[in-house]
Amino acid sequence: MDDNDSALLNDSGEQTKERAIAKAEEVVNGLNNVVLNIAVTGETGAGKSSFVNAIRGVKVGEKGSAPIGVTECTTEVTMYPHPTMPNVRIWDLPGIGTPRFKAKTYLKDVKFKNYDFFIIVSAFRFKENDLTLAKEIKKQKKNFYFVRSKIDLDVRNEMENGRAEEEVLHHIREDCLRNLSELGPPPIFLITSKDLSKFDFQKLQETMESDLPSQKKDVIVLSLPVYSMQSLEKKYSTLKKAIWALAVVSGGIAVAPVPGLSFAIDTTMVGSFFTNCYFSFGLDDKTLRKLSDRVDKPILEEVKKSKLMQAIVNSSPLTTNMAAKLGAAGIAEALSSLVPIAGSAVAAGVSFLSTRSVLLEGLDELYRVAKKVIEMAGLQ
Ligand SMILES: Nc1nc2c(ncn2[C@@H]2O[C@H](COP(=O)(O)OP(=O)(O)O)[C@@H](O)[C@H]2O)c(=O)[nH]1
Ligand SMILES: [Mg+2]
Repeated sequence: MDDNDSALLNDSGEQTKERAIAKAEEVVNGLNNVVLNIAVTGETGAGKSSFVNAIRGVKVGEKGSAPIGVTECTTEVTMYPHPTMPNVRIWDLPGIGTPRFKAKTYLKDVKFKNYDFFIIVSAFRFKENDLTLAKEIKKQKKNFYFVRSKIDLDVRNEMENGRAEEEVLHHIREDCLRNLSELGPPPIFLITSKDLSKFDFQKLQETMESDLPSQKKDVIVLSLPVYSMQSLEKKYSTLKKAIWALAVVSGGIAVAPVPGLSFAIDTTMVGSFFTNCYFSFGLDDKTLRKLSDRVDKPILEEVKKSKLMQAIVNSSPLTTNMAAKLGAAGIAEALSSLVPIAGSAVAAGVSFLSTRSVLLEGLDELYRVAKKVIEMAGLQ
């Protein structure tokens, strides 16, 4: 067994090369194709649409965003695909007990079977309807999370009355728990859709993750916007964990000759992997500009310095659809200049190891840039 094979078995945790290759295909397919359906429900005005936009990293009024403060829209079930991961779908559901959706038949009417879990949003106390819904969801053996929204407003108002933030949060939490006491200790999260780095969003993410099977867990980590250093680190380790599999699947197929790389690699596949990383890390212009605006700092100028990022941007047409196949020659060229490790692996004539090095180098490069952005933005 050569270095190549033993690294493969080690990375995959499998006993044979055949099993490792099969597992690699499963991992890669999973990341691209595992579907996640998230239902967001609650009364009109609760902040559902705002929350849907926030978790998709989409700004109010932006193309494809959920309309805010529009009553009519909540009489229908509306699906909002994630802007860069179409396999993640967020459903804006009308509140339970609206004329079209009676409490009794609600779950059936909204086709509850389609959803992986439910987020029940309320801007005030949770009401009878929320409780009824949660009980029904529980009966159907699905997960639900209560989001108490618009916490930024409560904090601001109460602080004007001389209360400390901690005290306000504690009070709201107690109040929600009392409303929902029938459910045992219910999963309640205090959220502002204006800023996911605040209050309980991190905790909500962790709870959703812990309830999901592993492939869906990875998908949700990659799809949520980068709102903190920790959320970025999670994305990085999720992508890194998949690299061995991608190296297996993308190695050994010479789709296009790559200048500077003397081994075979599927550049289209590698290109779309880096494009996925790029969007998942929030490095695209649109996302950076939004972050720049929010924190009032000129971030865009700085990050343009990454060679790989330039290549990703230039390998047009750069659509925001992750499934899009790229003309990745530019990306491969950029890679060949940042692969000192791959150089030695190539010399040894190994394919798995060299492909893995290229992927790791590229991922690390984008991660470095993304970390810099987070630091510059002053996020923790
Ligand atoms: N300050 C603040 N306002 C919010 C928040 N979430 C929603 N809103 C506002 O509340 C109103 C209703 O929100 P919307 O998302 O349309 O609620 P929906 O009817 O449940 O979809 C809009 O004016 C939003 O701007 C929040 O977290 N903070
Ligand atoms: Mg709405």
